[in-house]
Amino acid sequence: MAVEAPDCFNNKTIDNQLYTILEKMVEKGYASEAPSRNCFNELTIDNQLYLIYAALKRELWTPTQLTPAVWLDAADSATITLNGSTVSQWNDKSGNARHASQASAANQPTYTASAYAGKPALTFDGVNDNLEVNYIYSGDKATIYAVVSRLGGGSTEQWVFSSYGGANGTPLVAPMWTTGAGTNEWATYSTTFLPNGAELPTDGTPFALGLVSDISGSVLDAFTNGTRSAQHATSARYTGGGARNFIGAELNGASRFLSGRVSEIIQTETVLSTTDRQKLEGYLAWKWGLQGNLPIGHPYKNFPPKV
Ligand SMILES: [Ca+2]
Repeated sequence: MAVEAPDCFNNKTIDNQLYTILEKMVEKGYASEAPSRNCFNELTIDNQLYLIYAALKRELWTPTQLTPAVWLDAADSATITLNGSTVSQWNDKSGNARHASQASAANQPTYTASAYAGKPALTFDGVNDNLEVNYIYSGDKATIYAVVSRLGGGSTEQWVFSSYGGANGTPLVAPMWTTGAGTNEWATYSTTFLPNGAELPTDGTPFALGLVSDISGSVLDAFTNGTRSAQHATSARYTGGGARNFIGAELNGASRFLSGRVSEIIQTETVLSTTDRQKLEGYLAWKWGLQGNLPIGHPYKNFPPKV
C-alpha cells in the first residue's frame, strides 16, 4: 500500500529522514522500539540502515512461541490427508503428534479450499462428520482458540471441540454453540452449558473464539474476536465417561454434530498472559482476514504480531 511521504521529508538531513522511516516502522509494528533521535543521529549511516534492516527482518509471530499442546491449521495443506474430497487425517503442528483423524469415509469432514475470502476450512456436515484428536489432558490450566463458522441447521447444540479427560476430569475448554432454549450463543460445557452471552455471528461468517480455564484459580474466560465476552467464576472439571477428544462432535463422537467450518485450533496447557493471548488473537485475525473484527485499541488491530 502506497503511503504519502511527508511534504518536508526532502528538506531533512539523511539522519532525520532515516529516523522518520524508523518511527513509521515502530508505528506499523515492524520495530518494537526506536532509540532516541539523538542516539540514532549519532550512529553512522551504515549502522542506521542496519538498524532498519534488522527491524524489517523480524518474522511474523506464530503459535510455536506458545509451545502449544495441539495446533491444527487448515492453511497448511501439507498437514491434511485427503480421501478424495474428504479429510481422513489432520496433522498436529505442535510437534506432539496429536493428530486428528477419522477412518470412516462417511464421517470425514470435507476439505473446502475456498471457504471464505479464498481461505480454506474443514467443513463438518452436521450429520455425522467428526475427527478424533489423539490428546487427553486433565491438568488445571488450559487455553483454546479456534477459527470457525456456523453453517446453520443440524442439532440445537453443536460441539466445535469436545475436551474430555475421563475420570480425572478436564478443564472446560470445550467450545460449542447452542440454539436451544431461546439462546443463539456459543458456550462451553460442564454439567450444564455456560453460555457466554455473545450472540453467534451470521451463519457462514468466520470468527475467532477463545476459552481460558484456570481450575485452581476458579476462572473461565471467553473471548470472541479479541473481546472478552464472558467471565465465569468456576473451578469445575468435566468428569465421567471415557477420555476422548473430538472435533465436530460430542465426547462420544456420536452426537451433537457440528454444522460448520473449522480453519484452525490451538490449545495450550497454560493460562496465557494477556500479552500472549493478544498475540494469538492478532495472529489468527490477520491470518484469516478477521482483523476488522478486533476491538479498537487491540494491540494488533493495525498490524500482525512479530517475534
Ligand atoms: Ca458425513
